[in-house]
Amino acid sequence: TIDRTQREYSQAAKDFLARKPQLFINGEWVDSSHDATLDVEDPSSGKIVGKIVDASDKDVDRAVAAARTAFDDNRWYGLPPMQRERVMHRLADLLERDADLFAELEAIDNGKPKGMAGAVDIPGAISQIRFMAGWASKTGGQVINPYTMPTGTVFSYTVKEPIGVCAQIVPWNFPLLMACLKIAPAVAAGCCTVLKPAEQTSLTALKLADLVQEAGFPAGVINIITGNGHTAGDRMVKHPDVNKIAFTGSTEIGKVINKNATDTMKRVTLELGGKSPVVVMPDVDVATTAPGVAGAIFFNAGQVCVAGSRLFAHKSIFDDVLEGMTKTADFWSPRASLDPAGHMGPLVSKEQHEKVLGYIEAGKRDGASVVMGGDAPASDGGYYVNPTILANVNPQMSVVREEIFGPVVVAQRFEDLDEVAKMANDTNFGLGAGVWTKDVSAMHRLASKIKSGTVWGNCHATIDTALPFGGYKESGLGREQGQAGFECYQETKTVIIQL
Ligand code: TXE
Repeated sequence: TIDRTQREYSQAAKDFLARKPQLFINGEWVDSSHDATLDVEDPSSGKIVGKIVDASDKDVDRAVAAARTAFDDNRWYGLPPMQRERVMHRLADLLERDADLFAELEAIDNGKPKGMAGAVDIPGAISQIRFMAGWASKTGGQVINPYTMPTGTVFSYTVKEPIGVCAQIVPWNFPLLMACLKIAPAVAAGCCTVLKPAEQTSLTALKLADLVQEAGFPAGVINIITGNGHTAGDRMVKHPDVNKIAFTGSTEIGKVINKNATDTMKRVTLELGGKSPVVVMPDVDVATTAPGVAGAIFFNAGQVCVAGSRLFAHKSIFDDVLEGMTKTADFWSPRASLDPAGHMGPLVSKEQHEKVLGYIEAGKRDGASVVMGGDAPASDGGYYVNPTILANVNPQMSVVREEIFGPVVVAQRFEDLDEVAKMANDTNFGLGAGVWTKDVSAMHRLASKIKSGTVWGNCHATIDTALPFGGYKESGLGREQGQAGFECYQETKTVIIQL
């Protein structure tokens, strides 16, 4: 049963929730052009705790116009790189100062344990800004000697330029981290942006706007608006004054966005869904591997694009791995997000709760057996699901093929490396994969065979702002983070001068 006592908000969080719903456009808080709002729900209780603006088309147009003007008059890119870098570091400093409030707001809004938000989301957001800040002053171009023209007769070089105005749309699983992961490379490259957080989790992006103002970004460089995807998000994507779209969310909407961006040939990066395999080779130490494999799926209640949702354990250790995972049930048992004893919270919304429980039921109907969990704990509200392991599954089942986005793993046996590589690749997704082994050769062979943007060895879902991240196949387009992620916000101009 969920302990209902652990839900007291701090005064600072209450004050923030009581604020008038507004949008952050052109460096100031402004009212929407209409009265429509969306509820802020605390998934730990299912209670409505605040309101945000549901931006109108006019609001979107106003935000894009602010970004367009800020970009076109060069008020940001025209500054010395050193100064842009400094403003970005100041934003990171302010986030460090207010980290505790951000962690609490994330816990209230998303349902993740405040401790997890404080240990993962907020520091992750800060490092995105700090790392990308450095690129503002480390970019340039190249002098390139032509191939077909006599040496010395032309001077030719490339320049890296900011793409322009960005529309950035993020999901609800890591709200602040995703927002900073989007904003940081854009502004480091000299772009101006309109960011829309997910309608379920807009609090930390709104709070971030306060800090954008305090850090001293020129007006219009970073605009933050809230609202529904099919209205405000769609308007952003189709807006003729937007040059680049960066989206993280479902593969379904990613495909829609990609199509909608084509008419005006916007640059697009997409970070979409996954069904990431986790391969456990026969040589592992099961006692230490099983908790890692459990963490790969139960961290953030499985609401992770790279969640290790398909487990492949060698037949010689299959039962032992599953038994080891079931020993973690207490650790991962869901609790309210402000309960300091919690490692896993509720799911983000009623919709996700129904979706995930629906998948579990479909799995049972299709003949899967429940090794652990398979249901929701008793609670007086809130969207909790017990950590779940399903076995006796086959590759045709929806629980094996589709992204569940909850704390549900499907476990399958394999006999040899080539077979498991094939099983791992039997999916339309290709975002992440985990390999657990002490056998260096097996590790590298699997890293080479598995078709995914990231392969982890003896860990899972470890991300670092210096390391490119993105998807093969239907898991996305382009890369985020690292130099590759930064360069997705730049155009390359070639200059050829006849001497
Ligand atoms: O995602 P959506 P939802 C997967 C996961 C989850 C499922 C549904 O399987 O269960 O998607 O989640 C905005 N034009 N992932 O419905 O709809 C929307 O406002 C422009 C995986 O929440 O993709 C939000 O800001 N924007 C994923 C964002 O898109 C639109 C993380 C994501 O919403 C839009 C989240 C439109 N037409 C969900 N429609 C991951 N890769 O980590 C919606 N949006």
